[in-house]
Amino acid sequence: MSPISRGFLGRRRPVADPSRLPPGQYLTTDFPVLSAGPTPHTPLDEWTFAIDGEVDERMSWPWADFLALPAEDVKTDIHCVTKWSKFDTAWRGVSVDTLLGAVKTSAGYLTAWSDGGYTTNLAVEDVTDGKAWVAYQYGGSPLHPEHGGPARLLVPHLYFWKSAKWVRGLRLTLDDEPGFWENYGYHNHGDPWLEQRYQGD
Ligand SMILES: Nc1nc2c(c(=O)[nH]1)N[C@H]1C(S)=C(S)[C@@H](COP(=O)(O)O)O[C@H]1N2
Ligand SMILES: [Mo]
Repeated sequence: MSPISRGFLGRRRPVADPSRLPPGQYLTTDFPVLSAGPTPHTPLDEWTFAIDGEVDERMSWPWADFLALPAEDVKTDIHCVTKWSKFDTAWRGVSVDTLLGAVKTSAGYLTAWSDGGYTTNLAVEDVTDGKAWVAYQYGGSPLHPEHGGPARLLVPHLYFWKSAKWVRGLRLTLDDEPGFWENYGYHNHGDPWLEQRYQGD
């Protein structure tokens, strides 16, 4: 028996199901805010979501049209490269499959771009087949601006820096072009189960 009581340890950090916690991560019940710059506040009447780049025809949805797209409720675990993981986060948004279904493309990559200038690069195969959403609700309420509202990318199977807050569009590309953190030495892919934190991992 440990001389330190279970209750004492239990108050420090929640106990995580190890099969859901990637290597090097700890579980938190908080929702930390990590932003590289100030929170943009784009009025909804100026907001659009665009699919462009290597596509047959550019698509763009104003806010009201975006909300009218088929939406899904998603409950998922998220993993930040700074080592916190949060379980069972509840989102509502539009599947990237639905958005990419509106264009014809043979591109293999895309850059998600955001108000404020943030970008992140992803392979198309990492955001299709039910793996990514553009989410506009969290916990049943409109997504808070600090967490990326009005809408953010949600790619929960990769480290959370790939989930661009304040996302405004996906630009399809033939080549894989590193985004903001990827240019600063973060891993190009970012699989938390393989601990792909930094270049060379
Ligand atoms: N536009 C934008 N998106 C972003 C970031 C950012 O700085 N700007 N930070 C990324 C990082 S490093 C993480 S861990 C998550 C944090 O999301 P949260 O603040 O909702 O926890 O957003 C990601 N998306
Ligand atoms: Mo992060």
